[in-house]
Amino acid sequence: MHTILSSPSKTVTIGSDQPFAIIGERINPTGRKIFSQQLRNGDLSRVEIDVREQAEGGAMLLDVNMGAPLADEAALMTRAVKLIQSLTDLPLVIDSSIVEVLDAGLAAYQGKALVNSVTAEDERLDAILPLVKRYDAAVIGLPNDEAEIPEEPARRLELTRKLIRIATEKYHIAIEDIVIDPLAMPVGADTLHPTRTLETIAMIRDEFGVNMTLGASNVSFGMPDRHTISSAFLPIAMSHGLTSAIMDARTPQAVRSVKAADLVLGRDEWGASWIAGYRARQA
Ligand code: THG
Repeated sequence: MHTILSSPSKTVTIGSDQPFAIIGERINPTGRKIFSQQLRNGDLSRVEIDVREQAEGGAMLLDVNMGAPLADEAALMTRAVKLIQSLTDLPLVIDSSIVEVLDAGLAAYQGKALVNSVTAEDERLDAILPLVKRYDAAVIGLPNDEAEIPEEPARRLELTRKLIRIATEKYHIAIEDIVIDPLAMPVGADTLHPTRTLETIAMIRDEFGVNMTLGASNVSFGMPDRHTISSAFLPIAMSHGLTSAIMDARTPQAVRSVKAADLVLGRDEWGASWIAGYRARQA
């Protein structure tokens, strides 16, 4: 199962036989006061820094979220997509909870984008999936609905089934273009949250074999020494079937754990990438 995303000059393939796809999370004002204020003022200078830092850290795709309170998010998304594509050839993940913002981002984007995200709510599916189809994009599906963010892995699997059925049968979206987010929640809120996420990943892999992604920082939220938690969680999640994560690519500890997991899971032929990465750091 290959999810193929592209910019005009680069193609990135997500799949269980591929290196784990690192999606840089930083082009996002959530929790960042200064960046939020800059975006409200129409100032995108911080985006240039975040693009460079995520790309240098090893991001293979970039998540773009312009959700600053009281800002014109659609106009910012249009400008951000154009700016980022002038700075990097990494394919983009268009991240917003607002349909019009997703539409604006997709209209501005050159290539095949990943839409982040659609839930299993009927109204959201019927608003977002036509856009995904129209722009020939791929989409991240979240297995929660109007009633709940389910705890039970079996319930998340049921909502994944619904998402995949509606996307493929009603909207004729290829199953390869659906990436499921099994829902990562803070270990600090409940130490069984990561266990539920891991079980969900394994169940989705076994039933559908689709690609999956999640917000890796969610897991360590509120705990000290967050990078070590990410560095443990990500390789375990990879061995359960996770093929991608939205994460901070500036964190070498987490990025190198992912690369080591690629190596020991047989996704780095001859260890060529591992050795090349080591040599590049020595140089
Ligand atoms: N699933 C999907 N998409 C997502 C998420 C997910 N998109 C958004 C988010 N979760 C992933 N992106 C981020 C971006 C930033 C942070 C966390 C996740 C973050 N920000 C700092 C903080 O809150 O401490 C801000 C402060 C700072 O670092 O300056 O951590 O789960 N599909």
